[in-house]
Amino acid sequence: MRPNPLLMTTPPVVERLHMGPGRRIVAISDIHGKLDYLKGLLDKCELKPDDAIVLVGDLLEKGPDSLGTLRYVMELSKRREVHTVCGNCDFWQNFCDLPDDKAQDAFYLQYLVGRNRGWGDGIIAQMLKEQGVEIGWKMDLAAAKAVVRENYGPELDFLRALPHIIETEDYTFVHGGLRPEKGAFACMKLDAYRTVAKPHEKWTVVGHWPLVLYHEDITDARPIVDEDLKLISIDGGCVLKDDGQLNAFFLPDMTWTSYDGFPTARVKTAQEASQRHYYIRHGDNEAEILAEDGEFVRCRHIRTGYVMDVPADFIRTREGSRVTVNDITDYRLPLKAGDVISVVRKTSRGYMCKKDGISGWYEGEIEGV
Ligand SMILES: [Mn+2]
Repeated sequence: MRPNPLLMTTPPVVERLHMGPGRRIVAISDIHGKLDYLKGLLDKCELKPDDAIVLVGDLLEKGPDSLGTLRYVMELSKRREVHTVCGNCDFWQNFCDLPDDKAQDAFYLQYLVGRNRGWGDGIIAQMLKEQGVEIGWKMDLAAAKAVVRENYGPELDFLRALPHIIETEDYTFVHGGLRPEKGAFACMKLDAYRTVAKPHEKWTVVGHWPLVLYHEDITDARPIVDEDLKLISIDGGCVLKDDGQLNAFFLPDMTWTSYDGFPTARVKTAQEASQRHYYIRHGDNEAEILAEDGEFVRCRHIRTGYVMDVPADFIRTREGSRVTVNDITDYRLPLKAGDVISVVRKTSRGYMCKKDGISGWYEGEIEGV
């Protein structure tokens, strides 16, 4: 989302909450419009009436159902204690609230027509389509804003009311990281916060940066609890990564669960972890094609020289033999007979799968759970 000139300079809104000692808090971040994952995850959480839920930003955008997710969270907030932090994908009230501005409108038009750079319809597009407004380069943006303003008052009010930071007696929740002196936007969009953060006085829970990006040679979406920094990172890469997951982190227990929607199966035979493996990821995914067999393409990762076979449809862009590759690992998971895995894809060379938040491959046979 385009940095908002107002948010660049305005200080973050801080909401202070009294939670009471020992209260169970369920923290979830980066749902990104993936309502089925949110529902699946909440089912797994086995919520008790007294539990509080804190959504740590990025409810919206990139996934399939931003409007449905927003409505679900609004409805859930009426039934039980839910607190939501604003993420860098959430402040769409500005579509209606910002003064008319040519550059800003050009951004909104690009966002609507370009379907958020190819991610798919975002919340404003979903609202407009629900109202039968046609989206195109020649659309009347002022009229579209009026339609949203008239028909989505409660939704806009909900977004307007979101704080950027939630403080309880024991914890801080912020989407990107704590940089209050730099303004609201800096707190929402602080990339790779764990690599720049200073130790916190209170345990601080953040989302925003997919956990897999903190690892070099393994695709690991498990929450990271950094004792030195008192920092808990929980973005499982839901929607952003094909095999991403939605994590729920439980306080004060410091335990977690996750949901990913893939079918599960039991492995029939044990296998050892690979000794050498790599994770090609977004931002560092340039490769050169060495060979192709239809289903798989043998690539050499340009920066590291690592050679990996990837499914042919993981090639994103191609110019001659130079390609970019969708996130992928060749890690062979360590498994015991009877272990339960999530099956992401079946190939002629085994299963692309996940076990406890870690992605990899299994070469043996499976049976249903
Ligand atoms: Mn996000």
